[in-house]
Amino acid sequence: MEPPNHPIDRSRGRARGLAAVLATVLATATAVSAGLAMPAQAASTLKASAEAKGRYFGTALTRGDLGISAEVNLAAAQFDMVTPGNEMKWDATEPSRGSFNFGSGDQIVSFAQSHGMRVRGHNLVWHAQLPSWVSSLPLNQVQGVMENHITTEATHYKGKVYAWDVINEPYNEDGTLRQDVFYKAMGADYIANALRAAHAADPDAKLYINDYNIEGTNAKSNALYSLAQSLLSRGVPLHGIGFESHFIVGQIPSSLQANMQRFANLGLDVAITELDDRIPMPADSSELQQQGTDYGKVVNACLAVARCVGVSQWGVDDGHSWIPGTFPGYGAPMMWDSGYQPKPAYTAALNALNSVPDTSPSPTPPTSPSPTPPTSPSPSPTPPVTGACTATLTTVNSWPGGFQSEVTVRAGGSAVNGWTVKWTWPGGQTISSLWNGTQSVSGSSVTVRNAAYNGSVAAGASTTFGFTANGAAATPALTCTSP
Ligand code: 9MR
Repeated sequence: MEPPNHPIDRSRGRARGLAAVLATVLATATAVSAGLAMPAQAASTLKASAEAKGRYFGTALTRGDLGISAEVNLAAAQFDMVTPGNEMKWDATEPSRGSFNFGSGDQIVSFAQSHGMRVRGHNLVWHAQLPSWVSSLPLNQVQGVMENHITTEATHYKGKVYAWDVINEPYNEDGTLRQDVFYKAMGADYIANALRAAHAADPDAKLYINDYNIEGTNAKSNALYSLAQSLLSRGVPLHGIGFESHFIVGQIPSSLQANMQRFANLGLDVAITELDDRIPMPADSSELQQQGTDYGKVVNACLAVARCVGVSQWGVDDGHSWIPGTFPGYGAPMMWDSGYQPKPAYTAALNALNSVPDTSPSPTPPTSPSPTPPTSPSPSPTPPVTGACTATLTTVNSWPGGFQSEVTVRAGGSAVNGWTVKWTWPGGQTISSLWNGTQSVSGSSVTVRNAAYNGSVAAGASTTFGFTANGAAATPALTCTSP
């Protein structure tokens, strides 16, 4: 996932041109109108169908891609959001100190604008594609250089990007932050510093942390969740989480939707930012069908989360994907093959967009960074706020053999400094993962105490912790005490 630069054979598919694209669009329209229980007015492109659901459907394009007419025509027909594949990264934009070059990024922005597409800026701070002059700076110069880079780039693109991946791939797999030059210089505060600098430069852009292998509930996403909650509690301008979603066929995490939902419940937008689904080569037809199932799952997960603003595929067609160059033996990860023909994944994504009931409250993507209250499909009865604190459990998702819950801890008439929530499981449930608190378990009795950063709750205010558990979803009575 941290690939070396890799050559891509851009000669494949060049000759097929516009005719192939038109054939694709026509074939698609036919397939769509012919099939699969679609509503009468189902849209026949990803972007039209996504827009009807208040979302976008995006792609990544490099400057090289812009010279491939079949690819860009297909992109313009199907997508309404563009992420520059490489052109806004640090090595492209500030290759030497103080010397900025936005030419390539500007070309992507111009292409997008002239085709009615928006732009996701990618990215401002990342350990990779980082010039060596930055990684070898004396540590006491890193913050100034980082903030100058962010301010200059975000100011240049002010008003032209919908969102910025301000922080890209900050985590190791175990949930610790990477020890890159930014971390070495500023500790974890580099993230807040970067978000604040980006917000000052472009107050209207949605500011994201973007990472891979955070799509399911795991150590990495749990760490990011805690960080997000901490940043928000400190008023740091974080507006969204990008789930890269570089998947392997048949391996979409079952907790994808629940995991996105828990971030959304913090008041954040969420987005699938770099979707691809690689197949061991050669791909057979059952793998291509499975890939369709996978794409459908991902689109459905986004549609099921009201604050999921859109899905972006990392590229257009199999002939120009980064996958074969980085994962030898794998390929065919896109919705179109290298001849620009739609694959089952395309049909599945389109069907998902056209079939699922609308969960979005409005026809435009949600844009407010203000917190949205958690949805409450099955809350325990709301206790009166009389004592020091109360705790209310909500089941946010359940599946055969497991469930995910969120507990809201609310202070009573006075502020609390430290809280303890206790309950007893009715039917042998066991917690598999818990965040924003520390747990101790004795038989069926569970005690959760505040984490280091969320023990202080103002009078009448609340904080949350959450967990996933094995067993049947349950809503036991909770007690909350404060020392
Ligand atoms: O698609 C990009 C590819 O052309 C570059 O060689 C590569 C170098 O790191 O970066 C690719 O994009 C990455 C993105 O910026 C961040 N997430 C992973 C993507 C695939 O490596």
